Amino acid sequence: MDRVAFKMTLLPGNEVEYQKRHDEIWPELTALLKQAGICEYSIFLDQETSSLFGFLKAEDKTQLDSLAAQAIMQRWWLYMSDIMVTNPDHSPISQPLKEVFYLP
Ligand code: RM4
Repeated sequence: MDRVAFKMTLLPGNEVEYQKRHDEIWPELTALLKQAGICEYSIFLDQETSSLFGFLKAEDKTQLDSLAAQAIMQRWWLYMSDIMVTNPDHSPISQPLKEVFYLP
């Protein structure tokens, strides 16, 4: 199992909306994420800086690369792009984080 952590950024003032959209996440998106081998996925918000910290477990992290080409993923990123810091293709700017400690 691979563990993957990354940082994204919420546009300040959108905390409630970000929570609401994830509470109502599209079933077809969760199905897609699971198909890509993700078995646990959390996003935490740092309320002081609007940083979002994502952490997921995946069967094989290289499988995650295929998500960007999927229509549902692209639709979700477009939908989220008004409240997140994004790339020109609407995907969130995402910085990988290095694991420095793990207690199994
Ligand atoms: C996030 C962001 C990520 C996506 C999750 C479900 O806000 O769009 O890329 O994996 O939602």
